[in-house]
Amino acid sequence: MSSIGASRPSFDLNGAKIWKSFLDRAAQREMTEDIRSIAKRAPFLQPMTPWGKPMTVRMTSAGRFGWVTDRRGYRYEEAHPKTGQPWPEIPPSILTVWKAVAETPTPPDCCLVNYYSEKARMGLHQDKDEADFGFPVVSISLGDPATFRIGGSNRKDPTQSVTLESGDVLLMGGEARLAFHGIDRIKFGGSTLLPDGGRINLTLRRVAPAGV
Ligand code: MD3
Ligand code: FE
Repeated sequence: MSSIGASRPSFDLNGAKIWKSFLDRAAQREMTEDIRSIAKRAPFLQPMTPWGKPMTVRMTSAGRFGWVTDRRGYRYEEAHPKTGQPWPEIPPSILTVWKAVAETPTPPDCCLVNYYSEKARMGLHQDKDEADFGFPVVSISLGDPATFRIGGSNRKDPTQSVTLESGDVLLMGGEARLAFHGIDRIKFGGSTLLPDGGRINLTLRRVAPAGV
């Protein structure tokens, strides 16, 4: 039996609520299997930034919308850019986490799946391609630990860092929803969850307005 935890966050970092070990090991394994199924139908992509630099993170998505980037810019799309098929549905194992922490009856319509190998990182950015910033973003970490950095809503605001580990859940809502954030480095091989190492991060988002 897998289990998920605690209604009260472990701590708050610049408005981000963080639950340590929200998912136990069985729940992490179940979710990893569900992500393998997603990636079979919607293979991981190497996204290209609009300015022509390939991203170091590999990405795919589930749900109505997937986040994509290429020379034409950042956007959400309803089909996988290589297969032309709709994205797979968001599995119940993942939806359960949104229901437990997001404090809204509106379901997410995007689950972005990020894969970090040894040298991958994600520069400081805001997530603001969604219609309604009243909805939170929920992040789930699986596999190797990562150094997560978060600041304020201005790029120059001071930042704080924390290690995100396998099974941790993070909620970005309210003021923190437009905070700059990024991943500085992965502690490759720091977890035994993924046999080949690396880190998976899931972000659950509401892209369309409520009721659409
Ligand atoms: C703070 N992902 O996919 S998750 C992203 O670990 C992204 O892969 C990182 O940033 C990762 O956009 C960080 C934590 C997170 C996610 C969304 C946020 C933090 C956030 C949205 C607003 C503010
Ligand atoms: Fe982000």
